[in-house]
Amino acid sequence: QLDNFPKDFLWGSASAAYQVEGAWQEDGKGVSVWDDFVRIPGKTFKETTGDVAVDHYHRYKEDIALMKEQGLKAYRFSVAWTRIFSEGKGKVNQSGLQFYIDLVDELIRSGIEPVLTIYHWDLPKALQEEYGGWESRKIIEDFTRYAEVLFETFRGKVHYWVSLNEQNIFIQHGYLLGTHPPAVQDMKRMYQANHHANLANASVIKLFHELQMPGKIGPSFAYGPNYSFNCDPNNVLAAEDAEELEANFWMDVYVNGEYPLVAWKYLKDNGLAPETLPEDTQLLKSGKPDFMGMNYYQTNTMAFNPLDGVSLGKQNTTGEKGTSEESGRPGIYKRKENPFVERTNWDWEIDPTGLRIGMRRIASRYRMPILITENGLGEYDTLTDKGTIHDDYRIDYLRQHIQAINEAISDGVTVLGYCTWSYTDLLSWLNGYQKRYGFVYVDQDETQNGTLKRYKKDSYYWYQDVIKSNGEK
Ligand code: BGP
Repeated sequence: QLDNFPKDFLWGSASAAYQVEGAWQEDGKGVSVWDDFVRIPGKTFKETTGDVAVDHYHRYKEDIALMKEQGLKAYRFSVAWTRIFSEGKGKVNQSGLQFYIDLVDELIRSGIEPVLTIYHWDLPKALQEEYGGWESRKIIEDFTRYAEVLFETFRGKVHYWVSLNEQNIFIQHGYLLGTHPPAVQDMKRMYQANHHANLANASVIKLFHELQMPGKIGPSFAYGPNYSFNCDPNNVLAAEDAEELEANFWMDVYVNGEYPLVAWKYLKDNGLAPETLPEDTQLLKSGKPDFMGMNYYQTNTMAFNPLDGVSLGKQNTTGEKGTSEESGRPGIYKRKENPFVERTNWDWEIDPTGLRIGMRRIASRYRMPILITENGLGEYDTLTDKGTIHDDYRIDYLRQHIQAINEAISDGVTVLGYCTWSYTDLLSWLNGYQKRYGFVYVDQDETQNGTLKRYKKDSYYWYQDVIKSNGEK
C-alpha cells in the first residue's frame, strides 16, 4: 500500500522554456545558444527546432486549465533568460517578464504551486559570444543579476526555486561530448566552465537566503546512480570512480562547498583541475541549497575500461532500439548494458529500484530533503482516430517509480514532491517531437506544421487518480 506520502506532497509535472514555449522571437526575446545550435546541420534529430515548440507561450492558459482539471498540485517550468534580458544583461525586457508574471498568476489562481527553474540551458547567445558563457567568471555576476530580478518579481508568489537544471548534463554535453552547445570537446575547459557554474549557483542561492526569500531553493541534479557490472573488484572500483566523478563531484560541491577528495586528486594528477581563487571556497560554502532536486531516468552499470578502451559512444537519438553505443572514460570506467532491466526505444534503462537507491544515497550523504524534479518515460505514442492515446507503458513506468518513492520514504528519506517529465508533449532536445513524455499529447512533429491540438492520454486520467488518492492508486 502506498500510504507514506505526506498530506502536502507536491504531485507535479515539469517542462522547460525552450522545449514548450515557441515564440522564439516575440516580445523582445533575444537569441539563445539553443536557438542557434538546432540550426547546425546534423546536431539534432532532423534539425528540429523549438521555434514554435508546442506554443505554450500563447496557449499557457489552455495548458493550465488542463492541469487544474487534472488536480495537479505543482508545475515546474523554466524562465528563458533571453526573455528577461535579451542580451543576457543590461535592461530588463518588461514584456518578456510579463509572460512569466501572467503564467505564475494563472497557476496560483488555479491552485497550482509554481516551481520555477531559473536556468534550463538556454543561455543568451550574446554572453556566449562576448565572453564564452560559462567559461568566464563574468557569468557569475550576470547570472546573479538575472536571478535577482526573478526573486524581486516573484517574492511571496513562488516558493520553490530550482537554480540550475542538470549542471552535470549541460556541462558534460557542452564541453566533453560536444552534443550540446557550445559543442566543445575539451576536458580542461569543461572543468573550468563547471567551476564557474558552481560559483554562479552558490552565488544565487546565497542571495536567495540573504534576501530571506520565503520558500526553498536547490539545484536539479541528473542523478543516475552507478552500479557495478558484477563483483569483479575492478568493476566495483570502476563503479566507485563513476559515482565519485559523475555524482559526488557535483552534489558534494552543492552541499559542502568542496570537491570530493578522490575526484579532486584525479583532476590534479591529470592536469584538469580548474583555476580557482582563494575566495571561491567561501562562496561555495555560503550557497548551500535547501533541498536536492533530483532528475531521475536511469542507472549506470559500470565496468573497468582499459586505457585503450571506449570513450565517447553514440547516443540513440533516433528511437531505433539498440543503436546506442558503449561510452566511458578510458582507464577508468565504461557503461555496460544492465542485463536485468528493460530498455525503451531510445535505449534508456527502466529501473525504478534505482530511484530508491539514488534517493537513499542522497538523503544519507547530504541529510537534506529531496524534490524529484523530473522522472518519466519518453516513448512513441499513437493518437487513435477517436482522439485517445493508450499509454499504459507510461502508466506502468510512473506507477513503479511512485512505488519506489514510497519505499524510499519508509527508508527514511524526506521527499517534498514528485514532478513527472513532462506535462504536455514537448521538444526533446536532440530527439525531435516523436519522443513523447507528456500526460497531454500535442499534435506536433519535426515539420512544425502540427495543429498543436491537445489530447488527454490515458496517463492523464490515471495521474488524476493518483493525486486524488495521494498516491494510493
Ligand atoms: C533531462 C532534461 C529535460 C528533458 C529530459 C528528457 O535531461 O532536463 O529537459 O529533456 O532530460 O531527455 P530527452 O529529451 O533527451 O529524452
